[in-house]
Amino acid sequence: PLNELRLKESPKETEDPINSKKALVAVTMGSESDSSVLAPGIKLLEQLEIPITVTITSAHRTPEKMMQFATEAAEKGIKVIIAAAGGAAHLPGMIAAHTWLPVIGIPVRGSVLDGQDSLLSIVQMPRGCPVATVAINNSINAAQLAARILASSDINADIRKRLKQHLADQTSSVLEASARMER
Ligand code: RP5
Repeated sequence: PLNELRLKESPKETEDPINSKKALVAVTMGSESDSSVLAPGIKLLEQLEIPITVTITSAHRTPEKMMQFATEAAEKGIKVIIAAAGGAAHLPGMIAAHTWLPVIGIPVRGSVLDGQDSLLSIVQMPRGCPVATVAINNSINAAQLAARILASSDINADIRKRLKQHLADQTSSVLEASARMER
């Protein structure tokens, strides 16, 4: 598109500005209006001290930026991509088409159709181009799935430790809630 900015040559690695570490997870969304859906997932990734990047890359409105983002992610050191989109939600699938990295798709609930449109657009990828689809608006599950993928590698033993603690805390909070109401 004529109005789309040509991106400058990108560095080989990207840094998480908060952690000052090489980013492992790239979080992207189709529109700024998706950001509130992503907020809890981003918070969890930060809690688990997983270095991330966060961007807006629209498959429809900034297709060149999206393609560059997806094609360069692996060489920048990204291990997992999380992509959120609503409506005719092509973003996660189009990103998966331009990278070999695992892509996790979050269907965003829009103002119509209750997010069923986004869910089906993302989950119904044709064979050969998988997108791991989480529940509608469930950025927490996307973040936890990304953490599980990273934790499966022995290089990320520190992330594995924090993830296991998080899972244990999750269990404890349910047991504590039950204990408070049991009678
Ligand atoms: C999609 O269209 C975005 O992911 C968003 O969920 C939806 C609506 O976008 P806006 O019109 O709010 O920018 O591309």
